Amino acid sequence: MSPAEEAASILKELGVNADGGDLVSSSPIDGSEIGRVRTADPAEAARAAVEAFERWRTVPAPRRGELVRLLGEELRAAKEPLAKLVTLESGKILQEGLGEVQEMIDICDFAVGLSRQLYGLTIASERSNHRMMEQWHPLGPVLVISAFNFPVAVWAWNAALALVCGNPVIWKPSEKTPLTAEAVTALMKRALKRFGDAPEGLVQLVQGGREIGEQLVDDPRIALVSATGSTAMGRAVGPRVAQRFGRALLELGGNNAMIVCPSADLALAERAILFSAAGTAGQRCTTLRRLIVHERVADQLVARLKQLFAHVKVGDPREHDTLVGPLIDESAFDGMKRVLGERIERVDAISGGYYVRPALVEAEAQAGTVLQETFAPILYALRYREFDEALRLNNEVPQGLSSAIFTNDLREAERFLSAAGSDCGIANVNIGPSGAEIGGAFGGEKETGGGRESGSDSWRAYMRRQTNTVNYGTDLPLAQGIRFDI
Ligand code: UN1
Repeated sequence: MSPAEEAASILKELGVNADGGDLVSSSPIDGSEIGRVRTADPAEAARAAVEAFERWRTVPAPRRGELVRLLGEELRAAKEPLAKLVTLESGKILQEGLGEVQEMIDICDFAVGLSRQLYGLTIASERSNHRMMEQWHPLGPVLVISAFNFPVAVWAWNAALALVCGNPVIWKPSEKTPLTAEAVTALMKRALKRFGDAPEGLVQLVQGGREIGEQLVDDPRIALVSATGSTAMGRAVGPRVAQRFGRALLELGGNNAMIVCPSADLALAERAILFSAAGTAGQRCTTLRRLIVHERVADQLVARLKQLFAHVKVGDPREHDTLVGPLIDESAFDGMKRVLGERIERVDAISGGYYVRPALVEAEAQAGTVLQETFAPILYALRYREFDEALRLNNEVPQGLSSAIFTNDLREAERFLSAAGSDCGIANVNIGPSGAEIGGAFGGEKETGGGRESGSDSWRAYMRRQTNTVNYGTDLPLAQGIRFDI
């Protein structure tokens, strides 16, 4: 079946109408049009979200969790068709499409539990007959800006937490993946219907281009802008939100490295490298982009990787033995070509799609394009002699998302995880830098933007903290022992 036919039948199955409007979705599989959607009015969305907030914030959190539980059920039931649509629209292989939907289900489960655990602290007061505590209250409308490479999971990380935290959600998805957003919104609508009395405007989808995104970013009614995408996008969004004293949660580019030490289990490292460098056609923010390998094992490892890269199956992401699907579009291909020049190897898979062979580039020094995030499967290999040098290389890039070390030496592993080790938000031992579980906080430092999404206590970004002091005595002692007698 052609991507267009397949998309049409999935959309029908999921009850989505995507044949009108002027935002066109094309499949990276062959470049063909697979649907059209309508753009929406951002000001109207913000208005409706504020109205929804007034009601949703007083719904008990565990009851709010029920809505997310129902969403999880809808996602479980629709896992396969939704994953197939992710494959058709983003080009990632079906296994990864399924993984992405599983990531949505996992975060729903996490958020349901969280809905009964939005804990504040009690704090010892310095005054007698006083009690201090902090509460976490709903924040307000949350705008989720997501990228094409995780067209559905990133929304779910944000929406599941925002909803249990008492906030309405407006979603501005990538213009490159509007259909998957429509499909998820249709599933959400089903969950809302089963839930019964959720306010209108609680969960909204605003399709459109950059200007529509900017209008939302600038709207003072949006309390939190959670933006996942390139550093360039974050550089545009961050200051605009700061300008109006809004809150921003940025999860931006990565330039993730793996250190391979002499004691490393090389067979394990090879598998981790192949998945994290070539998987998703190099289009994850956690993709492995730099290999920092000890000179004693470098020849062996690089030779083996060259072989693996030369043979990994690049092609139609719907075929079960394909490991590397197409790049998202021509501009991604041009970006890769700018870096590789004539060394770029285009794979003649399906005409209209941009299929490339993952590239392994031995770099003399960490300079030029090695410092940039090129959103394509390019892995730079650098050599090191002293461990300190490896650590320095790991950290000496502008981005700070993910990192990994392969070693069986306890001291090296612990130094990598120490305060003087990796400066990234994610640091792994004997696991590649990509493919994180939702239970941990996800995000990174420096040009990665500093925000944390998903697990651990990331929920706090979606709430406002209030400190309360209560006097249950008959006196009015002042803090710091100040006397102010009348
Ligand atoms: C992204 O690429 O924007 O850790 C997110 C991972 C996935 C999420 C990636 N769980 O690779």
